[in-house]
Formats: sequence, structure tokens, C-alpha cells
Amino acid sequence: MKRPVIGITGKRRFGRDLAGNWSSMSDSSADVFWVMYAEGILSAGGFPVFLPIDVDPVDAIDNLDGLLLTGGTDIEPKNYGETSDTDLFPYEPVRDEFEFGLLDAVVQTPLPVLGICRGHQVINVHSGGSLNQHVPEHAAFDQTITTRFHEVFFENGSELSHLYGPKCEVNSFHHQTVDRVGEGLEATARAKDGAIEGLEHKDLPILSVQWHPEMLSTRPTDPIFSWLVTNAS
Ligand SMILES: [Mn+2]
Repeated sequence: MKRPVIGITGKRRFGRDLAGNWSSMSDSSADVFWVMYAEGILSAGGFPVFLPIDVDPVDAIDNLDGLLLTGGTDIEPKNYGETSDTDLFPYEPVRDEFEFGLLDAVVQTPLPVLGICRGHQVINVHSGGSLNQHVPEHAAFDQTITTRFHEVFFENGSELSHLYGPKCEVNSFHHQTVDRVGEGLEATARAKDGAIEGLEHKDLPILSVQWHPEMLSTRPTDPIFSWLVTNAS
């Protein structure tokens, strides 16, 4: 049976950044992604495909049933009308442009979109929202990827509450958070300190979380991947 095809975004590196290449490949591009995202899609019954950064975003959306915007580096702050007050993570303007282009195309041809971590922030900024540029309390980079570092509480009646119940414990590997919520979006998950950990679009099948469900030991049965694949069917 044909399974829903889910596109996964990644990051651009060069041959020199990857171990085991010969030096003449140093300047060649390599797009990479974390396999855990694909495993989450596979467990939920979808067919994951990786999206090279050079594909035309409209063409990509035409050929997909669903989209997963993944984690990664900070979005360049000029995209939400600010200058940088942190230089912790180097920007990837080419990736910013590609992922905003995908979301432009999604608005034309609605298909389900799941955003994780950076993807959550990309969805917010694309809708005109902004970010808090440095929130070290959530940057638990010294913890293992499966460590449930803080609780999140879901808005009653939200899609996320249908998936997870009133609250759950999550990992936390982000140093930025959603500040102003973008147009059409609703904050439906928050940490105790108020950090917005989940967003849902009011009219479109767009859902995002700030934590990393693909890293947790519950990945094979995490309902958020089923949400994406089911809505892509
Ligand atoms: Mn967090």
C-alpha cells in the first residue's frame, strides 16, 4: 500500500566538516539530517524522504503528503525584524530561506506540517512572530537526549492535549523561545516559566513543539508522528 510521503528538512555542511572524505571533496556540499526523525515517521507508518536544500519549495510541496521541519541552528533575527544579541550558533540563511519557502507553498496547498525545535520557531517567525534570543534555563545541553528536563502543560481542548493529555515531561535542548506568537497561531503548550513549548494553527494542519519527541525513548509510539502521518493520508 502506498504510504504518505513525508519530507524532512536538514542542514547544509561541506565535505571538510564530515569525517572520512578525501580532501578534493572539501568544498562539496553535503546536506545532512538526523535519522531519528525518519525513524519517528517510519514507526508511524509514513515514508520519510530527505529534502535537499536546493529543491524548489513549491515543487517539493507538490510531491509530498506531509512536511517535518526539524531542529537546527538559530534563525537569523532579521527575519523577525531584530538584530542579534547572541552569536552562540552560526546562522544558515540558505536554510532559513528554504524552510520559509516551503511554508509559503504549504499555505497555497495545505498539507500537514510538524515543526520540532527550530521547526517550531520557523513556523512562528514565518507567521510574523518573534523569538526570545537567549533563554539559558531551557538549554540543557549537558543532559542526555532522553532526559525529561521539565514539564509542559497543554491548553484544554487543544490538539496537543488530545495527543498528550493535560501535561507531559519533555527534554529541553533550545536556548531560544517563542516570544510574540505569529498570526493564525495559538500557543497551546507552556512550561511552568511560561515558555511557549507548543503552537497550533487555527485553520491549517500545522502543529509544532519546542522539545524533541524523536530523541525520547517513547519515539516509536509518540502520538505526534502519528498525527503527522494520519493527517497526510
Ligand atoms: Mn524547554
